[in-house]
Amino acid sequence: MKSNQKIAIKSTIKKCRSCGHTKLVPMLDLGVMPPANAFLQKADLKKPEAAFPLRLVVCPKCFLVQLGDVVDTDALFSRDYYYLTGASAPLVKHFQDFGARLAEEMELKKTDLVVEFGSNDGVLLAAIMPYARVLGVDPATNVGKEAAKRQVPTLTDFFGEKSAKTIRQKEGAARVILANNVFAHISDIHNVIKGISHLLTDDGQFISEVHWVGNLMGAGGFDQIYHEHIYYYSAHALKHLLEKVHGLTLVKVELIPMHGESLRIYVTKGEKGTAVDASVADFLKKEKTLGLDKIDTYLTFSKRVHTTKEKLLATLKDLRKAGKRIAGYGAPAKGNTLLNYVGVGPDLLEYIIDTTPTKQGAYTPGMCIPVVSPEMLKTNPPDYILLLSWNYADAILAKEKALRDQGVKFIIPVPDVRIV
Ligand code: DWN
Repeated sequence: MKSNQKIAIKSTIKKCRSCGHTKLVPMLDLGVMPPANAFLQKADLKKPEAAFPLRLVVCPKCFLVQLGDVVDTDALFSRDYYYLTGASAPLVKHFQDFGARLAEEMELKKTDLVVEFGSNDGVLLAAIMPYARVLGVDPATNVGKEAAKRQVPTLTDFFGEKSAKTIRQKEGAARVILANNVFAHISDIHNVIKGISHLLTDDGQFISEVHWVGNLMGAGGFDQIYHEHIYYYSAHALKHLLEKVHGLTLVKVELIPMHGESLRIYVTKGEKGTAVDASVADFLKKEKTLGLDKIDTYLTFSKRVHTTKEKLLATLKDLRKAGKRIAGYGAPAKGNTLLNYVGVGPDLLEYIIDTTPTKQGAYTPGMCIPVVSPEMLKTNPPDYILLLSWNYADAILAKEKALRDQGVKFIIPVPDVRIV
């Protein structure tokens, strides 16, 4: 961690952000670290760096896992946002396939409006544009410009009741509202859900992909915990939030292999019980068998995280002691949680490669490891590569076959350290 870090103490939350229950249970403490997407430029390296506590608590009433401290999310998102969906080929394909499927399943018409909040660089809406009217909503200015290159219009704002009213006045009601990897990122989730209810047509659907807490505590990894992710959802917690608190109806749940494993949820304004797919009851049953409706399940997670930390640090230090050179592959947000929590700095990782132009030439928050172009793997290959973007392991290991044939080994860090 940088010695001159400025630690901003934020207020701890007093009640569950979803159901208001006041007895929250501490679940995991990852210490204090900077926001995961707050990459640094060279000029920033000497300046103090904002850092915040990163702790999880769980509500014993609705089982919503959430950050134990309030972090100013406006500061996290409204400036230029380093993350671009288009930088990850597997993610682009995922959204292009989903866009075509959505148009077919919803029988979208050209007059229909599809709104996506957290629309980033417009990859998904560009896939839907041939079938319906589209509008992105994203507070970061730079990503809106990227979306414009795909002819996707973006309202540069946070989504909520106010912006939903503006959109409905100007464009009419939305047949579909999308939110992928953003429904976990919004502190005032109630304001967002009120905005969804206001903007959606009566026969419309809200469809959202969110990382699944079952993956976080199971085959995934603790590194998906960072300040942008305020909520870590189960279907149980989502059902409580959407139905009990807001009177909407969860009509379908899919488990998809993105970011480890994520839930894709389908929500309508319909009366309870209207056309609810069997997948909802089936998935709630699956979560019950995993114990996600029991508080004890959440309390064993921290022990596993600590074991992973110790093992990964020992593996990297032993390799360096043996004179091996190690680099990082991918500079994902999750990678910065891992680097900062485990304590992996430039002494262990020489550099990190990443396909995102906005990240190349920058330094990782907290550990200040240089992020460079993938070209570096050709000009200056390491002996080992720590796969920080492990959620794309299959695609990356296939793409880097030549490197592996030269003898370069990949270290996959979570859920348990393994070398391939
Ligand atoms: O919720 C969020 C998740 C879903 O997406 C956001 N808050 C931010 C972001 O998190 P992330 O940065 O962990 O997402 P990714 O998609 O796992 O990031 C992958 C990173 O790896 C990108 O920076 C691109 C890079 N990459 C690469 O360098 N070579 C990716 C692939 C596939 C590659 O071949």
